[in-house]
This record gives sequence, C-alpha cells and structure tokens, in this order.
Amino acid sequence: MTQTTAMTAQALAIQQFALLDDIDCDARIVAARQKLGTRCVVLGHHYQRDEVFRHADFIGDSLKLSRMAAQSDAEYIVFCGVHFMAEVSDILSRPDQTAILPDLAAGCSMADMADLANVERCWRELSQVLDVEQTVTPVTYINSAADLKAFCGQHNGIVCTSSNAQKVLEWSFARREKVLFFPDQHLGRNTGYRMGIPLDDMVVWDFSKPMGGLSEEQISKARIILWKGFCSVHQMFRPEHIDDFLKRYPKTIVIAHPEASFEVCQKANYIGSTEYILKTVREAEPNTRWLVATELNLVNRLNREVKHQGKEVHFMSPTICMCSTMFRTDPQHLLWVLENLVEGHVVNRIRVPETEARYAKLALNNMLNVV
Ligand code: CIZ
Ligand code: SF4
Repeated sequence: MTQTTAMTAQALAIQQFALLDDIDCDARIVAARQKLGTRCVVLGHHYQRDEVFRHADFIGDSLKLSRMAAQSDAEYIVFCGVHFMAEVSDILSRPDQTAILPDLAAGCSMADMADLANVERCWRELSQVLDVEQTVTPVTYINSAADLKAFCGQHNGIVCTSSNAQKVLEWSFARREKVLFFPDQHLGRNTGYRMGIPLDDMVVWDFSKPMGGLSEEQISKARIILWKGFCSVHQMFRPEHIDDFLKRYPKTIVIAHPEASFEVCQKANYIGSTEYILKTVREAEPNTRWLVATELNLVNRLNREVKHQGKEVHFMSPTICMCSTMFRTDPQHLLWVLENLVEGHVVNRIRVPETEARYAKLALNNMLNVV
C-alpha cells in the first residue's frame, strides 16, 4: 500500500459528515479552527453562501484572496471558492503551503468552456492565417484552468481578472496587434468596447467549428478574437429586467459585472468586478436604490450591510440564479477538511504540476506587474 493510500484509508470519510445539520457543523468548525490556530487560513469568495462565508479569515475576489493567503504564515490554505481559485492559490503560495478545496466538484462552468486541446487547436488554425507568435497575445481570464494559464505563459501572454481586464488589454496591444481572449466572450467584448474597439473588430471563435466558424478575412481584420464562453449565472440577466425595474423605480442606479451580456452592460450606469461593485455601493450616497447584476449571495449580503444607510440593493433577475458550483461548498465539506487537518490528514489538496505551475506563474506575474 502506498503512503497516499494509507493516509486516505485513515482519513475521516465525507459520508460521516454529509448528514450533519448546519448548526452542528458550525460549532464543530469553530472548534476545529481553534485547534488548528494560525496553521490554517480559511478564504471565502464573495459568491459563497453565508453558512460558509462567516468562517472566512479573509474575504475577497479570487486574486485578492490568493495574494493574502500567500502572504500569511498559514501552512494550510482552505479555499472556499471554485477549483481554478485553489489552483491560483497553489501557484502563488510558497512551497511549504498547501491549498485545499473543500469540495472537488466545485468547478466553474465558464472555465470548463475552454480546454487546452481546443485552445491549442485554435492557435494552430489561427497560424494558418496569421503569424500568431508575432501578432496575437493570448489573454486568459483568471476563471480558467491552470494549463490554460500555462499556455499563456508559454506564448508571451497574460492573465486578467474582471478588475484589471482593461489594463491587461492595453499591455497586450502595446506588444501585438491582436488578442485571443478566453474563456469569457462578455468580459472581452465589454472591456474592448469600453476601450473604443468597435464591435465589428471583435469576432467570436466558435470552438465547435473548424476555423472557429470564421473566414480568413474576418480573422485578419479582427483585433480581438473572443472565445465563445460565458457564465451561466451572469447570462441570466437581461436588458428587459432593467427596463421593467426602472419603470417601477426610475431613480435606480444600475451596476453590472462585465461577465453580463453587452446589452445589459450598455444599459448599466456602472460596470465592474465584484470588488468594484462592493466599493461603489458602499461609498454611494445614502438613500440610493441599486439594481445589481452579479451573484445572489453577494447581492443579499451587500443589501443587509448597507440597509442602515437607507440604501436598497436589488438582484437584477426576477428568477433566483445562484452559482451552483459555488454553492457546492457547504459547512459539511468545510468541517470535513478541517477535522481531517486536526487529525493530521490533508484531503482535497489542489496541486498544479510543477512545469505547468511555472509557466502559469509567468502569465500571472505578467498581470501582477501590470497592476
Ligand atoms: O475573480 C473573481 O473573484 C471573480 C470570479 C469575479 C470578480 O469579479 O471578482
Ligand atoms: Fe464560474 Fe459564473 Fe460561477 Fe463565477 S458565477 S464561478 S464565472 S459559473
């Protein structure tokens, strides 16, 4: 029996935790955290549910959290978020730190829309029309697997987040005339348009079709080639939701995440990342009403937080649409990883292979040097 198998056999099984109720979990999470002390840090992404979020030492967007964890002394980084976030945490943290994702099934449907095989095929097909290495910068949204970040690192490319996408595109255009942007077409389009790039100069690469479904002329003319990916949560927001709300409350201020569609962002007063949305609403005049296009847990918490200032924060969609993968991290899984750590077992470690991590770090560092 290998050492890993032996450790797995001794580890506490998730089945023992699955039926616990949230209140029992809550008390046991607090107790486990006390036992682990500063050896363990718990990170909570803005989209996490309240029962998990309340246990976080640090809260923030994916990049802010990874940077905070890397600066901490903690041996264990428990990332309450989704898979690509724990990968970034592993890449940016020190070798003596261990990144852990409480539920391995917490992926990101948008990140899954671009995989290395398809991106490499796209790169090969583009090279039939363009001198790709000289003319195209690959830019990956942080919501992507580590091997795609490594692809960017190997091809003089860069990572971006929704907070720094414009600066990253400026960096890219200062080096090469075109950008291949994946996986989120909306972040690419909304950012490009705000920088003055006409919609006609941005084409969508449909990865299910040869040559992305584009003609040679379209590819040669394009400035941004947008991967046909999207976030299933943010695509639920529709421009008619804004129109209907404004009919009822005409003075509402609309703020949208750039993963929302172009039509929604065009109707918004402000566009920005989760950190930007929080800051803008927190710093706004009292007694203002906000309509927000981003994940429901963040919107509900923000509403509770600013209520006493007379502000009202509303979720844009009339139907409930939460991020189902963010929702997977429940108190039961958090407790399971923490009690295993108390017992000396690391479960659900996220470890990016060394070479991949080295190239991915190049692309992440390109971004960190820009912003
Ligand atoms: O980078 C993040 O944390 C995500 C997914 C969204 C945002 O706008 O912060
Ligand atoms: Fe991915 Fe969308 Fe969920 Fe964010 S909200 S983790 S982009 S599926």
